Amino acid sequence: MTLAANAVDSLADLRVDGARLWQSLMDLARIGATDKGGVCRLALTDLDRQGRDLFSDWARQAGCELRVDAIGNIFARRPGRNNALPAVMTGSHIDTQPTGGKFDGNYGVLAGLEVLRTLNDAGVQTEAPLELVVWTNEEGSRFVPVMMGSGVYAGAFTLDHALGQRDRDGVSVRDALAAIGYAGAAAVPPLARDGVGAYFEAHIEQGPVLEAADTVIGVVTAALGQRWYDVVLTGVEAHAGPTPMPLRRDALLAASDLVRAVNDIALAHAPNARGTVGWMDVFPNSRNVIPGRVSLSVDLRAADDATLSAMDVALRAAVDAAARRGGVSAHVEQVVYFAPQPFAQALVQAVRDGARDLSLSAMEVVSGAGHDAVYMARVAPAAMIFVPCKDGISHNEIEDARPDHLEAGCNVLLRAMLAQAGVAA
Ligand code: HGY
Ligand code: MN
Ligand code: MN
Repeated sequence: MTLAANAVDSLADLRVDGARLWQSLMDLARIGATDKGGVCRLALTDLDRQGRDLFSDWARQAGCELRVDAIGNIFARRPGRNNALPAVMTGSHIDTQPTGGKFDGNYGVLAGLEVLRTLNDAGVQTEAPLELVVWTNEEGSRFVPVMMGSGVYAGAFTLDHALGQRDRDGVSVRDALAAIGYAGAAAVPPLARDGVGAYFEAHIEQGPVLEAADTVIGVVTAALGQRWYDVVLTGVEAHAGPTPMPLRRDALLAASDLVRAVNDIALAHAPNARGTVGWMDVFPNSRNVIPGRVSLSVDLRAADDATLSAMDVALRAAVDAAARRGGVSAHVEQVVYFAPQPFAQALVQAVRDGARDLSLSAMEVVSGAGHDAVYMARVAPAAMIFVPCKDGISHNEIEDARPDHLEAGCNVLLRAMLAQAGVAA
């Protein structure tokens, strides 16, 4: 059904249903709910399957055509009047951190669904088709690389590389995807991605900037670049008693030097650089054994690629120094790299316009977090919409956001998508 010409103007008054958006977020959050009010729904687990199934039911109820590609990305398509036009796409992820929250990723997926539901309720047919995507394994917690589904889609790495990655129990992405029944048949690009005209992603900021500025909408202009590493330090297990201090080859002592060095490298490139050791495995992890091997992760981020390269050089030097000092050997493998990513000016402007038209406070921000929009920006104009989260906390079970802010961001998403897709006359 298309709207009569005079009804098109009334779209300026079209608003999403914030209560329905909030309820969908709470319903999805029940899958993997933790005692502290967060969500643990790791990529490609049965909980991820349950979340995917729920989303797919909702998308079908909204009249979408669904397809799943070979890395498990789910595409829910809402036909437009002219389906030869490139689609206007939105989406995010529903996999979470082990101690994740209700909103990271889930908000972007369900804000997109709310846009489709709102257009359905209003009987609006867009000129171009719309597509809502759930990207596989955005978090990179169980499997690296991070942003895996969008990375394969955008050609950042091959499907085979992704399918071959293993978690710490040795389970491959290929097997985990098959086990949950989401190894899809749909072609992974380049066949599919030519059909994308624009990509928007709504997300909580996951930092303190918007809340501190008492601002509702983050107009995201770019995202930090990232380099992730797996580092293994190998010394010699020995008895904690008879082994004199000078004779030890203590891998954990060397690792402690390296943890401090990662922090110092980020501080040396302040204010935008970041350095984090988030994961460490100590072997044999016994009270009275000098650790013989320590495996750890390193996450480096910067606003420009030259700084990120300088941090890479500094990290490798710090690993060598820690190894020499500790009398241990070291192995460094880079497992993630993407350069800082600016977003498309025209779409950033559409986000700015949406906030203005809705009389919402807005400010430009750079994303410290990586998002699927970073890879989508390689194959289509892309932009993001941020809303505040409580105390700027995310990747934490206490992650929280205000319903009115989530609704506001979703209304900006609605307007930005309509501006790009057009409305059938
Ligand atoms: O690590 C990140 O920036 C995102 O949460 N994957
Ligand atoms: Mn996220
Ligand atoms: Mn995250």
